[in-house]
Amino acid sequence: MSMKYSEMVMAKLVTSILLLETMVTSGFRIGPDSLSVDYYVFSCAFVEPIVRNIVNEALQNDPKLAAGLIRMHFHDCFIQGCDGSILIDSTKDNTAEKDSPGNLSLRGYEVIDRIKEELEAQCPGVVSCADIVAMAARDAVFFAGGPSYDIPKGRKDGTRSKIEDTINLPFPTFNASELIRVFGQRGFTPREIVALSGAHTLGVARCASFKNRLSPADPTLDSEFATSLSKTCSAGDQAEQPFDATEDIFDNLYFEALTRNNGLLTSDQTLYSHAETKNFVDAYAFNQYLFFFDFQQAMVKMGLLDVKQGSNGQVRANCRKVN
Ligand code: HEM
Ligand SMILES: *[C@@H]1O[C@H](CO)[C@@H](O)[C@H](O)[C@H]1NC(C)=O
Ligand SMILES: CC(=O)N[C@H]1CO[C@H](CO)[C@@H](O)[C@@H]1O
Repeated sequence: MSMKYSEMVMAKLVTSILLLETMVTSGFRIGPDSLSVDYYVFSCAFVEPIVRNIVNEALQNDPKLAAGLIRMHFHDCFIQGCDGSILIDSTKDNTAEKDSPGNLSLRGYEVIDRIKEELEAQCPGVVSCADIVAMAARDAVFFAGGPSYDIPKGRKDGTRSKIEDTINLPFPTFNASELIRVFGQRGFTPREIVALSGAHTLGVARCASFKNRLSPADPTLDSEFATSLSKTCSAGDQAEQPFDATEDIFDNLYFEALTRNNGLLTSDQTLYSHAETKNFVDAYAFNQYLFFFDFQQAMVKMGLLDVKQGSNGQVRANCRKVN
């Protein structure tokens, strides 16, 4: 789909206004500590190209890292807010979020380390790990073929990372009502849940995450697809299955799969069973541009969850440990 220049300018303008609106409705105020798209313009002018180049290089070596980086941002934000807590390593006295079983399959930590190292060399002590995760996820979306968009920056890093907090992540066995309840507690609408779930256009799940649908047989699972999932699972709980036909490409095939009962997790297919979410699945399956548009807005909003500003947080020198 090609757009005229004037349409592109218009779309850019609209997304800028919506970004401002998202920030205002999320309770952000203008001040020295407030988040902004230009937060590092004087303190670390080249932060964006530095992050983008390292993400690009990493994805060229391993396209699967795009999925890892996007999922990392989600897990970071949903537990304790977007504060880089997902990056902290366990110590003798503390088992961190990243060591919880459900979250072990996260990947891309080395990419964040590399970005941090480069940024510490260029502008020491300035760019938070939470912002690095947010920017890396945003750039991963773009390099995988998704939309390009600006995000506000200025998040500070947290100091708490505890395995027990990860109980707050949604389970893959959740039905739409449960998703609407837990995401609703964080201020997300059903439409935003569907848009965010579209991140599953990238990557894979392990058999352990979807075998609940095989026995007893889930009636909302296409029978041919069920056979192929059983085959995957014959290799064990760790065997991987792509969410859609193009696991490294950010497109709308995930939604198209849901319309054919080819969704992978219970929490995916359920979006096509519930009155409040089904129409959005159809709309995104039909119109990829609409999906991209809604996805970027929902990602900006997710990136503002319980953000620490100013002296409420720190800028970690090493993303793996608190200062
Ligand atoms: C709606 C609730 C959600 C549930 C229940 C859920 C659950 C899961 C599960 C179980 C996996 C597979 C883990 C494994 O078996 O290794 C997964 C993978 C993934 N999730 Fe979600 N997720 C949800 C929402 C999101 C959101 C909001 C995002 C990002 C915006 C996201 C991004 C991803 C990505 C990219 C992968 C693939 C990871 C990879 O291949 O490395 N998910 N998710
Ligand atoms: C969704 O799950 C909850 C909790 O297990 C259950 O009470 C509810 O009946 C389910 N809703 C539907 C529509 O299946
Ligand atoms: C989604 C998921 O599997 N979350 C798990 C993360 O780890 C905690 C701690 O072990 C589990 O309780 C969650 O179920």
